[in-house]
Amino acid sequence: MITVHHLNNSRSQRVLWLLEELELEYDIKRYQRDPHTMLAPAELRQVHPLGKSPVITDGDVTLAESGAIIEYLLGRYGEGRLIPEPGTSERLRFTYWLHYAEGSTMCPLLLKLIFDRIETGPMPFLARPVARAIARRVKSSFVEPQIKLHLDYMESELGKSTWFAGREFSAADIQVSFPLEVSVVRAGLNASRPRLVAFLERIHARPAFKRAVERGGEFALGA
Ligand SMILES: N[C@@H](CCC(=O)N[C@@H](CS)C(=O)NCC(=O)O)C(=O)O
Repeated sequence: MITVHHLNNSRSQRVLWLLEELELEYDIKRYQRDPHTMLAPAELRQVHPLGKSPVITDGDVTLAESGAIIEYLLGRYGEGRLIPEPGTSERLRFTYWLHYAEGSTMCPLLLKLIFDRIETGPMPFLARPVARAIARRVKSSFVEPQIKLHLDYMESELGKSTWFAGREFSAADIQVSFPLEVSVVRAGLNASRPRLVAFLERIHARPAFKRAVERGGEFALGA
């Protein structure tokens, strides 16, 4: 039996969604973020040394890293679903977006989270003006232009095809969904990028997405 080690409000939502799309049976073992640090509980390190989510266990397999988990589940249980045929241009695009989501977009989004917290979070009185000025400077000179670059790029790519890998919905769309959901709450993704907003509306309407949110529980990335 597949077990998803699921952290609230996290990337493991994507794995639940994929499992629902594939209509596979699975268990969920739940973990709660520390409300102050937002880190996963130490207990998750007993499953995988990094203690991050998602992690799945399946028989004697323990696997972390969302992209690797997606590839594993599709390879073992997918029967060709949600992945384009090998050797096609769609398959290459699938591979590209599967890696791009974590490898490229998440970095500036994480920096945005960190520097937002430095700007608005508690700080010793004397350090506050300097820390805030540095945070604002890093965000305006680097982080926000990088996020804009990525969002503009993804918006233009969806002008070429309905889904990221081509005409068919694929697991690459599941992987890309997370940085887009984060961008709505953290980086001002809104109606000024209509294709990305329409993409999010389409995925939210999928029955498997709704089932995954129901089973996974809380999924509020602004938290
Ligand atoms: N690149 C990894 C990132 C894993 C990751 O950072 N997960 C976050 C949840 S969204 C986490 O576990 N955060 C809690 C912590 O770092 O303690 C993946 O895609 O699986």
